[in-house]
Amino acid sequence: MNTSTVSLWSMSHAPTDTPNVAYLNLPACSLHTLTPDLSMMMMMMQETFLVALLVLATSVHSNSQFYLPIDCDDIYRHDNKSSSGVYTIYPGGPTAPLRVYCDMDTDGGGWTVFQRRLDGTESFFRPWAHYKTGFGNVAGEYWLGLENIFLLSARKKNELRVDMEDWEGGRASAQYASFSIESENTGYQLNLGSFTGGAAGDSLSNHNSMKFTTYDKDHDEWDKNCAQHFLGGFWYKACHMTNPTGMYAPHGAIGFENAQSLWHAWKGWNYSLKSIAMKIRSVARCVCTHGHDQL
Ligand SMILES: [Ca+2]
Repeated sequence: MNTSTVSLWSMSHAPTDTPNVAYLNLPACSLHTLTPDLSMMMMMMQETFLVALLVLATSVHSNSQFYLPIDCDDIYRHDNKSSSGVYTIYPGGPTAPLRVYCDMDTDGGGWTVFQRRLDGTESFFRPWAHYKTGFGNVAGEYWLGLENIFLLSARKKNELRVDMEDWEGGRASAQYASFSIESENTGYQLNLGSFTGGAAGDSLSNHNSMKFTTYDKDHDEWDKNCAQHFLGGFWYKACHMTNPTGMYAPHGAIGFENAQSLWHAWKGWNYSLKSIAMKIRSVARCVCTHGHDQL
């Protein structure tokens, strides 16, 4: 593949110990004071050293072990045979590895999952500090962390996809043209593009421009606290059309309407979804050179 199409820390932020052959040219003026044989030997050694360093520098840039992807889209572009699973990405730079689940199967792959409910093993009724840094198990249920989502938002322009399942084997999705969030100073405010399709319908546009709310930090438009009342953490308004971080339970097991993990446009207020995952992908795919999913 053409690595020039991929954003790589290894290229734009090369490690400081990356060999730089320009620093190793010995000053020619120092050679004329030596004897001819010694001078020749020094020149040969210098040339040999430079060739070795050039080979090393080339291998550093071509060796995959130095490839540091920003997101799952980078991983997929690097190898479009990659399967869905847990990978390490570097949205915060080379010194901040981040484990994440990558969806490499849905709609062309390359999706970085930042929220995932599967089986109810993880509690999502958590304070601001947990939603800020992230929690859960990236191989199962987890929240990637608002700070990490903010970093991903800052690095690339992304689209959003929400995939969900009911308890009867049904599946549906909702897609949005763009997705980003602001920094913590502005409450990780949600910036959502237009709804572009999906059988689940649109239950998220109503949350656009909202700040994030948890039970211990109220940024919503209700006179009470939506997170406290609906048992999650989200970009609540007054309060929600979807509650993907709400209580997890088999459908019908909870009598408390609206507090479940739900998507109103698909199943209404009182249906607890079997699974729901929110995922983002770079929209700058038109620069691909190997022909998949050009937009
Ligand atoms: Ca409130």
